[in-house]
Amino acid sequence: DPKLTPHVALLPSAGMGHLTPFLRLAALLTAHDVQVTFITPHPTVSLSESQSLTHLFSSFPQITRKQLRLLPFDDLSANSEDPFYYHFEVIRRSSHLLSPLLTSLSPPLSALVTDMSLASTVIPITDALKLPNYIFFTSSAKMLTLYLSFHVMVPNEMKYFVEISGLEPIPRSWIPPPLLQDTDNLLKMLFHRKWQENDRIKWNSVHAVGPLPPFNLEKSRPLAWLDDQPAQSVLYVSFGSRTAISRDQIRELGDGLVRSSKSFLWVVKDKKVDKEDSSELIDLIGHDLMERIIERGFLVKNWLNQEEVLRHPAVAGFLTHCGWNSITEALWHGVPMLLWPQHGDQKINADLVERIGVGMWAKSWGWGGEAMVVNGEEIAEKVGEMMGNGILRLRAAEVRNDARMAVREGGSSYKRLADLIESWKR
Ligand code: BUP
Repeated sequence: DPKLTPHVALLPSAGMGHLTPFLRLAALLTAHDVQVTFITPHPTVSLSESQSLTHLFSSFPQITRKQLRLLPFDDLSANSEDPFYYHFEVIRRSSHLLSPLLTSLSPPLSALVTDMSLASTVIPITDALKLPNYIFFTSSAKMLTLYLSFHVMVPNEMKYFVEISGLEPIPRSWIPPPLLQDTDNLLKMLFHRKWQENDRIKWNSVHAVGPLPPFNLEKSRPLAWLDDQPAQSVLYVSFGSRTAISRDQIRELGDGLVRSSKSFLWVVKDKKVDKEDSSELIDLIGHDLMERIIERGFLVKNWLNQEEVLRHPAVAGFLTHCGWNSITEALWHGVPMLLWPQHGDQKINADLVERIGVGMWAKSWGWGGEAMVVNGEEIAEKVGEMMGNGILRLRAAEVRNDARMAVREGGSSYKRLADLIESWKR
């Protein structure tokens, strides 16, 4: 009976940054007795996506899995754009498969929850089916405000600042760079194929259901190296699931971490997509640097369980690329951050973290990936400053507490989620 158990389908898009919050939402809704169908666009781009999906379905056998089988498109060159943006476009072009899939589900759906990158694709379909569609915005509320306002702005008029009512002026240099390019690109299309272009599409409510707590509570094997480190001593270093930094920058970063005299756990990536990354650590780092690193550092190629690291008592700080998931996870665990945005929404995110007093942003480092290479000495200095800052640590502990209060029974996030689920029962 839908009045007792609403049935909701979730439709994520490509990349761990987009998939992770959907996995958490699926787990959360299941825990609140919502029947969940999880639609997985297939094939996925990365190995980590397919592994996380396997993990979700084995942990929650009550969640129904449906595949949206993507059609291959020869006219789209996978190399010309970011492979994850390319995937958004492939999903868009396969979207006619969605309507039959949605109508075939039983019992009939109470709602669909769609990733932000697929909003303009899916809204006409759910409108035609008269199916309530919720856009899941997987970044910050500030980024949502920018997203909703950006299409009416004229790039040439944004000389130094972008002015949006209700927000402080945003420096032009913080805007995701593809949005400022003259040429068309997929990210620009997502912003410009505006959600509001169709009169029927109305933004009438925002449900702030975050933070979404991690669902992976089963004990995975802890990293033995981390267990051997003293409490509050280790810097965790990671640039997310789809950012490969240049080899020169890898070497300077390694040099900086050694110079900082802190212990560190570093996820090293050489390619945007994990499947394509076959290089050996020693070739990336070089023998000399590796010898210096071994005394204090532990390196992992491509992937480890970040959630497990951030909750570990040995971890005292996080050098992060400022992906929104990484930030919310660090806040959830009360870990102070050294912020080094690399692309997309990450400068906007870095600013938020700095404002709430849980991180330090070395703005002069620019976007990572720029031709400029930040040298080891500078990195060592900032690492030392962040790791030694007791005020950041205290503030991080407060925010951790606030996040937990919000999701606890009766908390603000808990109540909003409960209201949303109630509305699906009517
Ligand atoms: Br790398 C890595 N282990 O080794 P973000 C990432 N993650 O669990 P991104 C691991 O992937 P976008 C690893 O905990 C987070 O939930 C991490 O999402 C997990 O950054 C997720 O932080 C990564 O949002 O995506 O991947 O750059 O650019 O879309 O934000």
